[in-house]
Order: sequence, then structure tokens, then C-alpha cells
Amino acid sequence: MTNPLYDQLFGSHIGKGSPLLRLADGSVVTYAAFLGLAAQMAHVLAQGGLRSGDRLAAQVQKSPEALALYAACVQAGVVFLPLNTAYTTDELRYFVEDSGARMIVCDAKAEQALSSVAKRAGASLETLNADGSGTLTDSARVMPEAFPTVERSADDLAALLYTSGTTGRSKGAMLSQGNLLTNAVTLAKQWRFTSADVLLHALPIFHTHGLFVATNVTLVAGASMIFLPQFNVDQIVDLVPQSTVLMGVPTFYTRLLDHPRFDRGLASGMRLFVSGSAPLLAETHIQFEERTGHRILERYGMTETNMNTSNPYEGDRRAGSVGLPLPGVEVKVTDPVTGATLPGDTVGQIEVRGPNVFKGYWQMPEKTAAELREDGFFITGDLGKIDEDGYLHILGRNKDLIISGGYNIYPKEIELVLDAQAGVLESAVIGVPHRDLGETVIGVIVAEPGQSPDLDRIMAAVQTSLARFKHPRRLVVVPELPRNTMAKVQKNILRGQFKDAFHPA
Ligand code: MLC
Ligand code: AMP
Repeated sequence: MTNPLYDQLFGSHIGKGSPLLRLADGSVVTYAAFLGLAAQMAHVLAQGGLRSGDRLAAQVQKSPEALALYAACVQAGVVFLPLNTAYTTDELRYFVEDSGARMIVCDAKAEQALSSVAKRAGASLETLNADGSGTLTDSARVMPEAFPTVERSADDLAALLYTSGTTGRSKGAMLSQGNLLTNAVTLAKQWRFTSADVLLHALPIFHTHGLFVATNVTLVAGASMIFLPQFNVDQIVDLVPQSTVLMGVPTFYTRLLDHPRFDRGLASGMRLFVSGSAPLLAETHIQFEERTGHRILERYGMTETNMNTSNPYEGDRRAGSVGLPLPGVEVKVTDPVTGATLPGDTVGQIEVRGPNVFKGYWQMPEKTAAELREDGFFITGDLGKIDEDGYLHILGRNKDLIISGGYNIYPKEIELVLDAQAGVLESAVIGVPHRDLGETVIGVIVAEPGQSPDLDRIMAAVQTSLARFKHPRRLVVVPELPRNTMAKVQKNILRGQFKDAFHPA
């Protein structure tokens, strides 16, 4: 019997009394206790009728129990579908129906709103709250602490992670056991993880960064994590002296640099700071080194591919570059029109191939074919160049995407909501520089002739349909949108016009 992801990440630690999670209140969850709970939850899933390959959608606050649910899914052969806690019921309905999830796990506060979603989809509903209470843990507590691991192969799906798209319809990226495992093993080795490491974990666990990069790497190494519900800069500063590694989005690092107590002495016990999910300004990299003596290690990845490149652990970590292809991963820069490989130092679209690259989009063969070539190269939608030393530099995006504090926001999704409002003729949503979040959202609206749209009502409509992090931080009305000769909206002109709207430093 084999289940490569379970066996290597979890099974190899069964019975170990060493800490996996250290919590903010000083308590510890050992590997043994964590895996016992995961096995109990796996029984609940199996008794709830979930079979190998079924999907489980989880919208739960970060907690040890929420992480155990991930382990339980892997052990029970169930495909884990984690969802951002900020998503509204409208957004959730789509994910549940599109994925055909057979079980939904949510906070008790959302139970009522989601019961109709579950009913319509024919899914069962369990609750799991931020403090670990709920129907899921109630049922799990009386189950045996061992579970016969369900057989899965490296090619079988382990997770379905939804990423928005340029058309506004989210796509479920199918990640296999092999995708996750090979990447975790590679990163643990590249970044020299050992069982002595203590990772300061303040990222959400519903995305690649917090769930697969941070958690899986820790598990591969048998290390431990200081497991925090969210990023709070004062708490991070307090806990840095007890940690060896921090992984974060660039906002973590700009906020740390703004903190008066964060300095060289405080960071002296740390061995590694990793940044990713959004561009780290070269200026942040340089200031961080001046302040702490540490060079942030920047890496590049995405939901569909896990991690593709990384600056070296030993060797030159270059500010403004995302480093070198990871072992086993091929990276090339191609002409967006012909697909031909471009010579070094020429800017083009970034394509990647390797054991990390996903299996395609759930039930979307056309979208898969458009982005995943037959030869296995995935067209990332990022633009960049490879320099003479082989380092990759990301220089822009070929996709209409805004990254705010490490969260991806596709303008189309917001434009569809704005366009549907009374008095709105059309809209364009853009990202503009923001000192804290990197980029933030502005909605540019054109009124219908003779109308003056009620911006407060429009914002209220946005709030009921879309997660908070996607809300425009400003709505502006303009007489018309700039268009090129093909009648395409020239967002670059709008971005130029509003670039100082949030007074970046
Ligand atoms: C929170 N808010 C955001 C936001 N995060 N708004 C826009 N963008 C964000 N990223 C909302 C809050 O709900 C709040 O609403 C208001 O904005 C201000 O919140 P805050 O207190 O300043 O934010 P905070 O809660 O501190 O969160 C900021 C953050 C967080 C950067 C710490 O967003 C975060 O942890 N980001 C990490 C995202 C991540 O893990 N990305 C990885 C994707 S995987 P209100 O109502 O109070 O105004 C991936 C692949 C790869 O990309 O390569 O890794
Ligand atoms: P997601 O779809 O949430 O996984 O986000 C993936 C996208 O985040 C990539 O396609 C890039 O545009 C961006 N990204 C991730 N890491 C970096 C990085 N280090 N520098 C710049 N952009 C990044």
C-alpha cells in the first residue's frame, strides 16, 4: 500500500513526540498528537461517505485542527480544496458547484448561509471553528487514532486550488501528489531545512505559499512551526528570536522594516528570510540587508506550478531577481506571438516545465490547452528575461492581474460587478502602486449618458458579491475610457493617470 504524499510528509513522523506546532499561547502540538487527530478526522471523512478522489471544500480559520484536516484528506485519499476565508457565499457557491465537492467544512458562523449551497450541491456540511471546536472535531474525538491510509499514486490528485482568470471565471488547478511532494523535497534541500528549524508561520493556509511551501517543507524536514493565526507585526517581532526561518509576502518585510524594534540583534538567531508571491522591491531587499545583515531569499512560483525558481541559499542572492530554476525545473522565455525561445537578456513570456507543473484545470480542457502546451511547458502569463548568469528577472505580466499583499485579484471579476450597477455604462479596474500592499485596486467608471452613479450603493453591491481584499479602495468616474485603435481599453494609460493616488513612498 502506498500513498507517497502521506507516507513522506506525515507517515514518517507517526508516534514522534517532537513538536510540530508551537502556538501563540505557548502550548505545543506534537507530531504524534497531530497525526492522531488527522487519523481521527480521516475516519470522519470515510464514514461521511468520502471516497478516494472525492473533493472536500474547506473554508476555515487557520488552526492546528484546520491543518490536521489537510493531513486527513491526504490520508483518506480525498482531494483537499482550501478556500480563502474572505470569500463571500456567492463566491463559495461557484467553487462548491464547479468542483462537485461532496463535503464542505466551514466555521459555524457561516453554517446557515452555506447550508443552501451544500443542499443544492448534494454535499454534507461540517463545522470547524477557529478554536478547534465544531461538528468535525466532535465526531473525530471518538474515532481511533490510526487510520488505514488510502492508496494513491504520485499522479493522483491531492489538491484543487482555485485561481481567478482573465475571463472572470475561476479555474481549479489540479495538483497531484507528485507535484506537491517533489517540490517540497526540492525546496527543503535547497533551503537546507533540518529538524532543528523553527519556521515562523504567519501566512494563511489556503494558498500555495502557506500550505505547500511553508508547511510541506517543514514536514519533509521534520521541523516545527510557530503557528500564528495571521500576520501581526508586533507578535512577529516578539517571536523572531525563537525562530530560524520566516516565509512571507513582501508586505511582511516592508512592515518589519517600519518596526522600530526590528534590527540586527533581534534577527541574529535567524538563518533564512524567504519572500515570494509578489515582487519584492530591490529597495526593500537592500534596506533589509542594511538593517539586519540578512539577504532576503526571493523565489518565484504560482498556484499552478508550486515553486519554479529560487535565489541560491549559498551564493549570490540578487535583489530584483527571482533566482535560478530549481533542480528538475526548466524555465524559458518565449515570444508571446510565435512561442519561439528568445535569446538571453531578451524580454518575453516565461514558460516552465517540470514535475512541479499541475495536471490542468478542473473540467476546463480548452483553458488547459491554452496555457499548458502539449510538450509540458506551462505559459505562466508573467513576462521576464534570463540574464547571462541564468538568473530570472520578472519584469511584468502578460495577464491582467493585480497582486495586493500577495493576493491575486483579476480585474474582470470586479468589472463584471461594476458594469451591472445602475447608471454604469462601463468600467475598468486597475492596480496602482501602494506602499504597504504593493498594489491596490481602483475602479474607474464611465456613467451612462445623463446619469450620475451612486458610488456608495455600488460599493455596497461589491461588498455582498466579492471578498474584502478585492474591493476597490477607490471608485472614480471619468467621462470615457482611453482606447486604442482596436477599441481595447488602454489600462496602462489609466495606471499612469492614477499612479500617485495612494502616495507611495
Ligand atoms: C487584508 N485585507 C487586504 C489584504 N489583506 N486588502 C487587500 N489586499 C490584501 N492582501 C483587508 C483586510 O480585510 C482589512 O479590511 C484591510 O484590508 C486592511 O487590513 P490589514 O490589517 O492591513 O491587513 P492584514 O490583515 O494585516 O493582511 C495583510 C497581509 C495579508 C499582507 C498580512 O493579506 C496576508 O497575509 N497576505 C498573504 C497572502 C498570501 O499568502 N499569498 C500567497 C498566495 S500563493 P478592513 O475591512 O478592515 O478595511 C502564491 C504563489 C506563490 O501567490 O508564489 O507563493
Ligand atoms: P498565484 O496565482 O496566486 O499563485 O500567483 C502567482 C503569481 O504571483 C505569478 O504568476 C507571479 O505573477 C506572482 N509572483 C509569485 N512570486 C513572485 C515573485 N517572487 N516576484 C514577482 N511575482 C511573483
